[in-house]
Amino acid sequence: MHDVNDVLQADGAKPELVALVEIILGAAKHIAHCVRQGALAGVLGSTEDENIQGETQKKLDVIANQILKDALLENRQVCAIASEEEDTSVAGNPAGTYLVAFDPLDGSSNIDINGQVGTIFTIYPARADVACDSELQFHQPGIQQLCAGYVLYGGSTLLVISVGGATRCFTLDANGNFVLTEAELQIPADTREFAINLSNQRFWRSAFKRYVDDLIAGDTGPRAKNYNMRWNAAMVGDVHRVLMRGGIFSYPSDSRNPSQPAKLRLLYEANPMALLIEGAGGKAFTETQRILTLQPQTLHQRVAVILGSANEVEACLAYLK
Ligand code: AFP
Repeated sequence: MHDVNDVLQADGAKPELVALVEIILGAAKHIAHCVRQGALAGVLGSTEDENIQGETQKKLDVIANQILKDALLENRQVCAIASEEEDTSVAGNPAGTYLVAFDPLDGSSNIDINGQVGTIFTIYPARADVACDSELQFHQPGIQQLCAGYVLYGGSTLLVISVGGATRCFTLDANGNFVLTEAELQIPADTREFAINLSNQRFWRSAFKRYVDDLIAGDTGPRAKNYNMRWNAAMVGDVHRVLMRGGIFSYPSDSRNPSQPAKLRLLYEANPMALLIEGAGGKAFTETQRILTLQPQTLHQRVAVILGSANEVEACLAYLK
């Protein structure tokens, strides 16, 4: 039992849900091809546009978004989609039973330097009490996710996925099939590695700064051990490292822009990653609560994120109390 279909059905996913995942994976393989072709396909560089978050869109952001959008809206099971690159949610079939949200190309500042990028996705049940063209469809806490995953376009193309139980990892083989390569990811509870963009530290709240200062103080400080630092500028790459060997990843709240107190998006970044991290025995919190229990207020809501090795996340939260 090595293919996605068999593994997810054995994990309790309904055949219709697995069929929807297969559609996402078909689109991801197309995106993987575009990423691999790079300059040969003329897909590097930026467009003239910004998305709703005020971020410059890369050509590949737009291409990846269109590939996923086209594939999903053709499917009768899809009631609505939401994307980082779409201002509003987009209605599908009113009788569809699933909602899909995605960041089509996370880490897109890495595109032009041939660095890691990935597609993050999440699937929720459609709400019968809300019109399919209403963004309220997506105002569901992350705990309601039926499935979450990402496809990482790195040295290998990997799928990491959970339908609410264990977090599993598949590798795309030369025949275009995702083959199970890590049956059950387990994040060590303790770590000596952190992933935080230190250039923002003057904008952090003092308690968070104190936590990071103590990590950097190493065995001469209160944490009494030396830490190493990594930063990919692509959540998908940083979370993948945490899933493979442990660590803490954080993008905390900051005071750079009062209208935007945090950077990462709840719906298609924080929530799917939180499900994957918890499925591997880790923890995923905002500065005050478990990410998966947050009630969303807006489609593109941003949240502070602290996730990874359970004991290290707890240690960080203790500074913020
Ligand atoms: P892009 O997809 O716009 O490049 O943003 C990536 C991201 O949302 C997340 O994947 C990274 O962890 C984070 O932003 C990096 O942010 P900084 O550039 O501020 O370090």
